[in-house]
Amino acid sequence: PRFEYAPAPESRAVVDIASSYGLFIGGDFVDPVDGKSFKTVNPATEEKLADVSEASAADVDKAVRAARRAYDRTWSRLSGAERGKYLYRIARILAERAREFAVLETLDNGKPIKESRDVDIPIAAAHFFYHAGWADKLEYAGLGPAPRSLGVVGQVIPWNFPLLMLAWKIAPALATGNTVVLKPAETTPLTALLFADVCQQADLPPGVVNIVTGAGATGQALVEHPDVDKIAFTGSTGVGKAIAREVAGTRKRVTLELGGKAANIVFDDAPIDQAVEGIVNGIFFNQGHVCCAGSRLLVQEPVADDVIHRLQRRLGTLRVGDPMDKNTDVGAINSAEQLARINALVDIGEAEGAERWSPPCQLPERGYWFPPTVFTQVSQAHRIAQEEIFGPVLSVLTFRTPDEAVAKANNTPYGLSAGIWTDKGSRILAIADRLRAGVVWANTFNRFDPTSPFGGYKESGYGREGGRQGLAAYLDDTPLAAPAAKGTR
Ligand code: TXE
Repeated sequence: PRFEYAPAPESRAVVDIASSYGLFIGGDFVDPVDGKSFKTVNPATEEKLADVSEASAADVDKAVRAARRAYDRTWSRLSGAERGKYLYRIARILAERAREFAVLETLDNGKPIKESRDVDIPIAAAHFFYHAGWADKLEYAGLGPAPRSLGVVGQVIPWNFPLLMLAWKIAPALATGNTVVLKPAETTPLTALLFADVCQQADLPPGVVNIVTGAGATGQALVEHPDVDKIAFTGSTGVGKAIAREVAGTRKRVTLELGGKAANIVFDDAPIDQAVEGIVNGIFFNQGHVCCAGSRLLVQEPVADDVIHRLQRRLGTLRVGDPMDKNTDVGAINSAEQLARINALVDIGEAEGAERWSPPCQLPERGYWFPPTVFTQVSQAHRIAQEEIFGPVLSVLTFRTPDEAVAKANNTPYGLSAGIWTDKGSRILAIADRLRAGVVWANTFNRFDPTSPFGGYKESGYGREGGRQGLAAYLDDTPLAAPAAKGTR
């Protein structure tokens, strides 16, 4: 089908979606070996968008071989400056085709068009621009004089930021001289397939990027493939642990970016209206399908009632519904499965005695929807205070002292991100240091930038993406060692 999106004449975008898609291997779209496919749907309407190939282990093997050939014959032999030119070209094409990507992302994922337009796609392009600049400067990446690439990298990504997670994975891998086999999530494969088109348009040498679509079994085949040198994964903690077990005892490197249960900590001296905006952005941006979402509000007792009151008033103004409407604030839940998971945890929250509140809102009849939801009377032991809900659901807890705030913020199995809202710079510095979180935002939330490393502690995984640290994850950290013997690279 062809989708036309034209909220204004100057922002018209036309997106052509094929009825079926092959796998992108060795620079071409090819049919899967056993001819299997699955459908991807628009979560806001439940309408089918396209049939997408389901890659088997044999297809994954073809993709890894193509990536190995490209690594040996071209990519590892190019100078950094030459690799950088390809990355700049990809970045420019992404920027030029941004509207097409934004519309496709919103159709496949359900996120509001204003978010894919203003956040996902521009930051994805920014990642390619940023890493293009590094490609010929790796000796400054802090790893010694002659950093070496790893080889073939297997990358498995989730559905919450489909193109952006692709960019986080592919841009640093290519800048550092590796080749890639990437598996997008099964509910959001379309922008990765459009990215394959961008690789062709940029004349990227065949096999440098390969895209294999499919469900968990495709990802598992990639993780198990003996000729993959590194696995980079973003997704659930359960699958992340299974991957870590699988690669233990192999030569493979691994980085894992897993779940989170971030605390957004509001002190009584915080600028309250600004904090309320930050709380809303923290948990309702992208329907709360965000690993670093501010899913727990920790608010200091003297201002708790005021903050909750203003928050509820603000939530009454959020527009929930058609993701293609540029005024929509909260879009569709990505899949029926995710909606069921959210419902299950919310029911548990109620059963455990927390108080549930949502603003009045009319949800569309078809599609997967969940209203913005706030739980008060939450205690630390409640499952909604410990487990990732990955939906538009906020759990509110209170604290009296900074020490209590730190203890509560750190009291989950996760350690990905946190936010602090206060008027005192000294307090920000003192608290940030004590939070077991890979990213701490102060008087802001959910800010992403390619120059800043992102990643977790504890069950949120290990490894960093972005910044200089993100490059290290794709380079051999023993640069002065003798060259590896053939076959053990
Ligand atoms: O994740 P999965 P799901 C959390 C969030 C969510 C829950 C479940 O709490 O509710 O996880 O989501 C691929 N070997 N996050 O089921 O299964 C899968 O095909 C290799 C947080 O979607 O982890 C997809 O491409 N790969 C998170 C990717 O892993 C496997 C983002 C993620 O899917 C595999 C997503 C296997 N055995 C979910 N099984 C975050 N950190 O942002 C599945 N996959």
